[in-house]
Amino acid sequence: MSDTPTAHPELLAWIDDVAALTTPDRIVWCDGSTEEWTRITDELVASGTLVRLDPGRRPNSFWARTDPTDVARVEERTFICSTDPDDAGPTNNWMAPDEMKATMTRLYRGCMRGRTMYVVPFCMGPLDAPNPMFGVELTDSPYVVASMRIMTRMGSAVLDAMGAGATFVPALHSVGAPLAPGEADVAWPCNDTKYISHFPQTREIWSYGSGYGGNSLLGKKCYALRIASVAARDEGWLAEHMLIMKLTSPEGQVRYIAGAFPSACGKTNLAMLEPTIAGWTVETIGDDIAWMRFGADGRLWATNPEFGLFGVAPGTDRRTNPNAMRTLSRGNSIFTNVALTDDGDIWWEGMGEPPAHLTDWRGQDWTPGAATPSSHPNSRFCTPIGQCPVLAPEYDDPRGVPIDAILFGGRRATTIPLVTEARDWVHGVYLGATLSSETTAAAAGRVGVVRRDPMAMLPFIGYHAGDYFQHWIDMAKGATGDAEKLPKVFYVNWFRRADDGRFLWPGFGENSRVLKWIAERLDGRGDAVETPIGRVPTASALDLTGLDVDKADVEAVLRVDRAEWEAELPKVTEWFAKFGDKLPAVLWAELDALRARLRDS
Ligand code: GTP
Ligand code: SPV
Ligand code: MN
Repeated sequence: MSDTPTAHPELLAWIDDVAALTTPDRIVWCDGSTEEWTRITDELVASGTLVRLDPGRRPNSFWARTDPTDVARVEERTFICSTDPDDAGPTNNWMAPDEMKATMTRLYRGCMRGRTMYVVPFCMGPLDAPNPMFGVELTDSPYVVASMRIMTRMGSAVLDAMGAGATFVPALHSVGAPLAPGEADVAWPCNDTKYISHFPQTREIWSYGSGYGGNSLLGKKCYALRIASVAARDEGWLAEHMLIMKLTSPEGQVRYIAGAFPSACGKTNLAMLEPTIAGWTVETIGDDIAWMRFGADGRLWATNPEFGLFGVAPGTDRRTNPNAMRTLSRGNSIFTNVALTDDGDIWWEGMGEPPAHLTDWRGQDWTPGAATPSSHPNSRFCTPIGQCPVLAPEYDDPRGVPIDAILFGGRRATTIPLVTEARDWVHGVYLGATLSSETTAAAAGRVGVVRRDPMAMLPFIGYHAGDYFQHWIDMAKGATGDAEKLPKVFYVNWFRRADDGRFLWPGFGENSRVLKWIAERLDGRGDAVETPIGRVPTASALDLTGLDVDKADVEAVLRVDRAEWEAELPKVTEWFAKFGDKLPAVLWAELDALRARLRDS
């Protein structure tokens, strides 16, 4: 390869090897330019993968429909390939690295025939970081290239910054659908056989068979969570499934808050929330991933490694998330598996009244009252974070922001109160380690089943979860030994329901009332009652000014029900037992203390 835009010997050798194995018809180096975006999206429109939306309403925006079998992350097909199975732990699928590489090499052989292999240099986090986190994705999917351009800092500037020697994470992706000479392509090529594999020791990613989201945009879950969590363990930092926001009080006091909620449980919404209480503002820093490192001041500083938003579409509208709607109205977005209107716009469930006719995510005619939703429940918008009207200027600062509070939260119809304050760091780690949530459409499989999802990282921890809990506990030492400088931990649940099934709390912008209480607690104010599970606001401590809500509902959403909590205890015991010797003893002690407090309450 003489006319290559880099002299990086390892990168060039790897590309040669992959090309020899996968035999693409051609290789294209991505420069990240507008011309390249236009060329690739034009090609995707011509091939039928994308449909151009009405440029008047949705400039430079596109509608995509996937194969109906390729709509979400595939956790059953996701593997952590450490040499020792014990390093993957009980929560991950494991295969020996050599065995996985042999299996996938067979699948990769000739898999790009008839296609283009794109070289996508990308950087997770700002390029001007002291230690920029490079990756290169090789993919045969132009949809992935276009999406990576939105989601990451990508192209020539990255390659230039890498020079001839920088370390990078090699990330190989194929949809696994070679074309015979003259064979017509389909709009969404993929393969029934799927592997999303991670080699933590060599920091490599191999993905095969899927073109969707977290399976194929390898900078996101594969790199910034699974591989980065391993680097974070080794180097004393945290790579987490968290939003990052800047909360400013009417007096101008700024608080930075990170929040870990499982997939499709409210991070994007909280990150760009429009407060309903006067004088408070929320600004967005990140909506899905936070990398948190200690600063010289002993505090935890968080950066968002991403450059775009890959958000759940259904439920997003002017009333629930106006800032997402404004972000999307600026164009430059890809909408996947939503519905198309007859006049070239998009629609999904929750976006006001449905039009009289739509083309649904399967490409079928759809009319209101149809038996199935118009949009897949895991349909997504992919849009540049730079278009967010409430983006905090700090989002691009390589130093990040100092985190004052960490929220853990899940989707639980019962038991978990609206908000609980942890007693201290270890108790906070206990709350995160026992976090539970009803499953959502973000992953293939059943929806609505309660499962433990520690720190909202169950599908994303790149090593043994017991070691991960210990790493969290050890963070208390990292902060110059001063645990007081660590963020305060809170546990939230926007999804508690009444007996008749309705949500007890209005959620969305009204969650600003909970944020206000949290900010007051950080100041040493705000009324709280000690309960066996932690500190919960008194009914009068929440600012409910102007909120049309039943007093009884507020009491119900804050309630700590002893019987419900006693029913949790054996489930937590069973969960902790999975980790054997690797479960930190202090977490067993937290469970014992909780049991004793419940008994004495
Ligand atoms: P991932 O991108 O999958 O990691 O999800 P996320 O955590 O960013 O979730 P997101 O904010 O996209 O919300 C998922 C779904 O929950 C959407 O349908 C939202 O409308 C809904 N949702 C978010 N916040 C609230 C809330 O406060 N109350 C209720 N009832 N629903 C909410
Ligand atoms: C999630 O599932 O948590 C997501 C979407 O953020 S995906 O990128 O598909 O993993
Ligand atoms: Mn996510």
